[in-house]
Amino acid sequence: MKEIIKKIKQSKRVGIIAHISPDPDCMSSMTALSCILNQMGKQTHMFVDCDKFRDIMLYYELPDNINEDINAEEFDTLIAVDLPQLSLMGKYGEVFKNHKNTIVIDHHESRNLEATVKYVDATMSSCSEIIFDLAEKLNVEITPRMASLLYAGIIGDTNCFQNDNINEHTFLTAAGCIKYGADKNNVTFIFQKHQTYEELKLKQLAYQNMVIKNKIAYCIFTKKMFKQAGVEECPTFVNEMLNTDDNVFAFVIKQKEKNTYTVSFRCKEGFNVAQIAQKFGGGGHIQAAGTMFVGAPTKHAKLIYEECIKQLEGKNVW
Ligand SMILES: [Mn+2]
Repeated sequence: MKEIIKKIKQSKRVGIIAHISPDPDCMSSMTALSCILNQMGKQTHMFVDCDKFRDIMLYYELPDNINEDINAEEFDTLIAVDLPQLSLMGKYGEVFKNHKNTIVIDHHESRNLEATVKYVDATMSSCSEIIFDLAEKLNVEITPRMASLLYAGIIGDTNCFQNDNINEHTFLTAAGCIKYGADKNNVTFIFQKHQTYEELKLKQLAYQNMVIKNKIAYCIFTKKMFKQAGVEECPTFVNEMLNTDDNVFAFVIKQKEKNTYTVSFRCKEGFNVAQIAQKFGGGGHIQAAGTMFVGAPTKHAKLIYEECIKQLEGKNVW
């Protein structure tokens, strides 16, 4: 961490980049890091390649220019948070790749993302945990707002302390957030408990289309379903399928454009969806991963299903 601290101290104008399809951890890491740098007297600009944010993102009170193009010359330093892969930067990937002074702060096993300095700790449940440590090491004041942001990031990536990625450090950091005034009940409601009527309606449609076979559950969400329900997100659905009885794998395929789809994978302990995601050009964590593809969703669902079967057979869990 010494190296990134040195780099951060030398910087003056910093662009901070989060990933496409932003989740609470990358948003929290980005916004809290921006607060830290501002306190140190540095100018920051946040960048996310996303046109339409989920309602939950209102919490971040984002500036309007979050989606604008980067003028690389304006920044002496670019920092990517919660980002294991250049393609996940969306339109900012090229600029990041060509910039002379770049930093990566992440908790994924990094793949193919080059930077001048990297700080990657895969024992951390969330990038927000790393940002918390960074704030303490830089001796900046962790305000209640920053504490709430980081608490939200931890809740997001641990599914409110339910995922297997949690450890002693996760709880110590969460305790630190509470110590510094995190608005924990409100954050837990917004990021964990709350759902909209539209999400509930989308779930109703998803239940009708869901396939459960051989401990593998999946569902294809089409644009038509989104239109019918009035919402395009149902982030808890994949976990719900996984947590049903003895299911071992769950994945949801979501239509993004006419022929473009994203996939979110989950699996129970002892299995590895990162491996499966990688076979389809994606990546992620052992128990939660993702990818995207262009083509027919039913065909891809079948191919993914077959990869799950291979893992099941390898483990002899029938
Ligand atoms: Mn993360």
